[in-house]
Amino acid sequence: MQNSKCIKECLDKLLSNNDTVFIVPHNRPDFDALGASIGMSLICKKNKKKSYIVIDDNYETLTSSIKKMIYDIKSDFELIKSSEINKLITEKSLLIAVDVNKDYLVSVNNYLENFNDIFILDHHMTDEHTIKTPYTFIDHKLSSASEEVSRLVFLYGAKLNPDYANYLLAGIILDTNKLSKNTAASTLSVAAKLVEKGADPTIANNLFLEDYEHDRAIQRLVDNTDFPTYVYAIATDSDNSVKMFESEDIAKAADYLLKYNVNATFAIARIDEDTVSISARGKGSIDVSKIMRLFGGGGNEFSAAARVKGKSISEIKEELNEILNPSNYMKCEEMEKLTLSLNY
Ligand SMILES: [Mn+2]
Repeated sequence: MQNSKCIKECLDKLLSNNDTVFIVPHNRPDFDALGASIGMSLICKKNKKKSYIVIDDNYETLTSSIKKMIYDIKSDFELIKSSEINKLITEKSLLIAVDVNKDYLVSVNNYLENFNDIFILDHHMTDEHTIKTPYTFIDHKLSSASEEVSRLVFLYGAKLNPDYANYLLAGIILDTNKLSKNTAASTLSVAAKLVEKGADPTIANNLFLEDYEHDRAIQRLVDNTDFPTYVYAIATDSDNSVKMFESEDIAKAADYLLKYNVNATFAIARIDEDTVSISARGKGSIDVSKIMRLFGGGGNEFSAAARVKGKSISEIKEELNEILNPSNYMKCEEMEKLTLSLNY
């Protein structure tokens, strides 16, 4: 775990070197990316720096809960499109990327060279597309960007109201699947402190209430889940289905399945005529990013995904089963134990 005080020291320097801050979450932001953006914006306010949050997505295309959050925060924070950067940027502008580190995942991709300094705070894996800057704080063991940003908010003594505290808590809840995975003592103590500052776990959880149609899509996958061994679960839509899923719903089906006694979960469905999307979630003992990389995707050990063209859902499922067959990676004694648990 990176020391929050070191991160703050670096941020202190960057904030004093710059007068304007642009904060960017990943495209199609989720609660973690938005919660972290809000937290960073509060830190800028505390340091009397002008700040903007850059989101290019058409709000109407975002999930209903994210759309609602954006409309709720609009009056308190300056949300802009990347096309407005040129007229707002100064000689001394800092870019802060939260919950993201790759250039193709940010709206400001075409403006990176215009910034005086770039600061990255994230918990995703890096690769050759990671934005190049010396001020990079990436810890893939960290539960969420919101956890680290919350600690910084506390260190800076930035003012949190109950709504903002709820958004940061929602970010942590999202990325830890309701504090059931990737949750360290430090995660829980940040959550506790957010509650002290006025966050209400019931309200934070209620932010996730989704539309009936989304729930049906998620349940449709969950209903069609195989547990080939107690090691993993695979949820699929059928090959001859004409339903096109939203990636978020496929991811949520994989998240949902984590509540069962398996180490990794996969959800597979079609997102357009020729693309099948796979979402993978793990609890730590199976690094799902390694498996998704075999399908041309990526992510981190707990959360990964891939998009596959030119293959049917059942072909992908079969390949996954082949890869995940315990005899491919387990020692004999472990296999015996597994067989015992299966009989039981
Ligand atoms: Mn995140």
